[in-house]
Amino acid sequence: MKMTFRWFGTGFDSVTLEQIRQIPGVKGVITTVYDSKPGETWQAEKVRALKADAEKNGLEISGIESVNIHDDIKVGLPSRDKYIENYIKTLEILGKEGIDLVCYNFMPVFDWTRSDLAKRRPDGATVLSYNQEEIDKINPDTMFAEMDKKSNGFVLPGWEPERMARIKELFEMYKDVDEKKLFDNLAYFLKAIMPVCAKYDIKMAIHPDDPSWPVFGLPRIVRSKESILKMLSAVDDVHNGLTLCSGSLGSNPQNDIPDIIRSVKGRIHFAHVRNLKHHSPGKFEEAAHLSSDGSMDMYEIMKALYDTGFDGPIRPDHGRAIWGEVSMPGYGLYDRALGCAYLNGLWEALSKR
Ligand code: DNO
Repeated sequence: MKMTFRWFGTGFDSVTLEQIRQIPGVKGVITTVYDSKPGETWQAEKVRALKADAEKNGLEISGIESVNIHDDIKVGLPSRDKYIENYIKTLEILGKEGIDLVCYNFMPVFDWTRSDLAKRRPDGATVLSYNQEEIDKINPDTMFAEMDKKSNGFVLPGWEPERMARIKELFEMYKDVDEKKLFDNLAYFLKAIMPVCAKYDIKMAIHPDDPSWPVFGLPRIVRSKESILKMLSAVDDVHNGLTLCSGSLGSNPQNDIPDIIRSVKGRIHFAHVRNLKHHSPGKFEEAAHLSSDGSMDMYEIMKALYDTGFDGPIRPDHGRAIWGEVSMPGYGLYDRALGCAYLNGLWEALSKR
């Protein structure tokens, strides 16, 4: 595995590359052209600038998270082909720069969903949390307003204000899209981009749905071992792979993460490794990476990755806000750096068994 750190780019992140390079073992960043809009072709100069910034700091770009998918592709509108063409052009630009990993998601309307971005824990740290009962009482508008209040002034990925301003229109677009349609539209998209991925050896790594059940009645198609296997076999090409996100899949305690890792050996191209504390079905909060702080066995997760020969980028995810740090919720320096150190420690111990 290669230890990496998510970085949103200068001007979009409170964490700097100078800080990231000092985290022991971190080789590269996972980044994006943060101000690009879903559906547009990226500018090669912006990609080159990101690369130059990283390299100046002794880091590589280990992958892109995310190249977002235009809703017309997810909904399956006739205009999707134009947006797929643009996506292919973006992949070409990335491929020419030697970037060979792209994380994306196929969630309708929202990316990840939380009911609180700053739930206080007994030690004073704050974390992102989710409570289905609270979500059931509100509508998406209210949820966005609540999240926005606690975003510390940062634009949250997948929760861009201009997108949220169109929320009613977005829900309307998806009203006839059920799981089957969404799945078929994903397969259509993947089949169309596989040739360019093969040409540049770009590994696509879909991010699981977060949380891993339908929210606000919207369909979810990457949320369990069965749905992941179905997605991988629909386009049975190594370039069609998975981002193993322990936190997203782990939102449902029925998901046995080490078993999922073993079942899709060779198709995990990227891993987000983080821990959660479950309270009751549909109610959880995020925890420190350490196994004993949450409900997940991080050793077993790392062991499954190790034993299946995982050699892609891995990153800690969603740190707690600690030591007075103010950052994009989940994306401060301190707790994610602790996460890197812990995951590196587990990996070293695994390698010395
Ligand atoms: C949340 C992230 C997601 C992820 C996207 C990938 O913190 O894991 O926003 O980046 O779903 O497209």
